[in-house]
Amino acid sequence: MTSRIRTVAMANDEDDTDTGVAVKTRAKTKRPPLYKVLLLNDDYTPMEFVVHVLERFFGLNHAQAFEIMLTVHKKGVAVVGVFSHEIAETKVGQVMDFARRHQHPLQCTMEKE
Ligand code: TYC
Repeated sequence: MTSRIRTVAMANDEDDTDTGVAVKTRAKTKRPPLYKVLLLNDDYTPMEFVVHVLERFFGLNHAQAFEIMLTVHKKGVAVVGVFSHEIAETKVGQVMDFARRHQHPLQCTMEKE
């Protein structure tokens, strides 16, 4: 938005005497979109490794991490957190990198909420 002031013509403005009233308009503030970070199940990544990932990169305590790991194991996928685009991208990168370095096929993705 450029100007936050607009003038509203008054009833007697028809003769160009410029007696408009300045009226404030609000600048539209759009909240940035949020992204869900998803963890996917597979048949090979050890459960303890997934729990460790959730503790290390998502700040979950052991009980929370274990619970989410079990949800992924049973249902195939779970949301592990919701973040800005940049933070979500960083988390996905960290998880994928860590899994690859340990030669586990664990997959982590993000999608717009
Ligand atoms: N299904 C895996 C196993 O039985 C455990 C697992 C859980 C793997 C969650 C990935 O995101 C995952 N060892």
